[in-house]
Amino acid sequence: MPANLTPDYQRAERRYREAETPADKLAALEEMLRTIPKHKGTDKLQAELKRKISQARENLTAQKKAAGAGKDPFHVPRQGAGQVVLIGVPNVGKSAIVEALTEAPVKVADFPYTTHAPVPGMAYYEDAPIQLVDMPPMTPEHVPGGMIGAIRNADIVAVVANLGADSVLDDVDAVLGILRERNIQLLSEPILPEPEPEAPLAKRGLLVATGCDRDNAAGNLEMLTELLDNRIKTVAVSAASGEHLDVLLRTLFELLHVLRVYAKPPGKPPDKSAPFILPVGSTVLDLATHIHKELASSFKHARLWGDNVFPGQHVHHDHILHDKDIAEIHM
Ligand SMILES: Nc1nc2c(ncn2[C@@H]2O[C@H](COP(=O)(O)OP(=O)(O)O)[C@@H](O)[C@H]2O)c(=O)[nH]1
Ligand SMILES: [Mg+2]
Repeated sequence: MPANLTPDYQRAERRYREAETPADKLAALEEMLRTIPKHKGTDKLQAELKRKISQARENLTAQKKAAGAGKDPFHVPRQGAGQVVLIGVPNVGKSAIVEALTEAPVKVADFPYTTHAPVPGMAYYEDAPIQLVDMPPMTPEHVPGGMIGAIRNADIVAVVANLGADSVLDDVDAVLGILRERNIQLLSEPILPEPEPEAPLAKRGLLVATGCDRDNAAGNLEMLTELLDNRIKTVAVSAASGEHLDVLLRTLFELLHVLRVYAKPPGKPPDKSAPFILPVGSTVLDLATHIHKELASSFKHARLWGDNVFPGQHVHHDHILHDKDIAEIHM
C-alpha cells in the first residue's frame, strides 16, 4: 500500500470495512476516491476504487429493485405446471375451492371480504401440480390494485360463480365486464390465435360454477350456459360435497396445454416421482434441454415408451412427445 495515504483516506477506508449495507459501502468508497492523493503512485488504487464503486452502485440498484418487487402482494411467483387465479364477486366460494383442493391456509367464511391478498396453493391433477391462487373479491365498484396485473400474469383465469345465488347471472356479467373494460377477453381454447395489435388480451379462462349442491343450482346453471353461449367453458362443481372437482382439475390441465414426461436413466426404471412438464408440441430435444444443457448438447438419440410409440422405440431429437411418455436419452 502506498505510504502517503492521508488520515482522511484511512478513515474512509475504515468506514468501508465496517459498512453493513450496500448504501454505506458505496458512500465510503466514494469518500475514499475523493480523499485519495491523486498521483501516479495511486493510479492502480484509483482504478480499483472506481471498479468497486460501479459494482456497489449495481448492488444498491439490485437491492432497491428486490425491495420494490417484495412490496407487491399481488405478485405470486408461478409454480407447477401453471398458475390459475380464481376471481369473482364476494362470497361465491373461491376460497372454498382452494381449500378443498390444496393445503393452502385460506379463509372460508359466510361473510364477504375475508380474503385480502392472493393465497396460492398447489392442487394436483393426477401427478401434475397446478397452482391455484385464491384472490380477494372484485366488484364493479372496487377492483383491488394489483389484481389486474395478477390476472394478466396468470396462465388461466377461473371466474367463480355461486349457482345458489339469485344474482349469479349479474355476478358473472359484472366480472366479465370488469375484464372487458381492462381489455381482457377470456377464451377457453387452449391455443390462442396470434393477437392483432389493437385486439384485447386473450386470456385462457373458464367459468367455475360452484355450489352445484345448493337449491336452484340446476336452473341457474342452465341460464348461465345460455348467457355465455358456449364462449367460455363452464364446469359445475361443489366445494362442499367435492362433486366434479376432479372434472375441474382435468379441465384446468387440458387448458394449460402441457404434457408430462418421465425420464428414464439407461438401464434403470423410469423416475415416476415427479414428471417433467413441457408445453404441448415439445420434442425429445426440448426435454433434454429442460433436464440439462449438457444433455442437449451431447444428445445422440432417445428411446421412448408410451401410447404413441413401440415400447423402447428409437427416436430422433425432433420427435414430438406425448403426455405420459417415458424417455431414455442417450448421449
Ligand atoms: N353449499 C355450499 N356452500 C359453499 C360452497 N362453496 C362455498 N360455500 C360456502 O359459501 C360461503 C362463502 O365461501 P368462500 O369460499 O369464503 O367465498 P369467497 O368469498 O368467494 O372466497 C362459505 O360459507 C362457504 O362455506 C359449495 O360448493 N356449496
Ligand atoms: Mg375468499
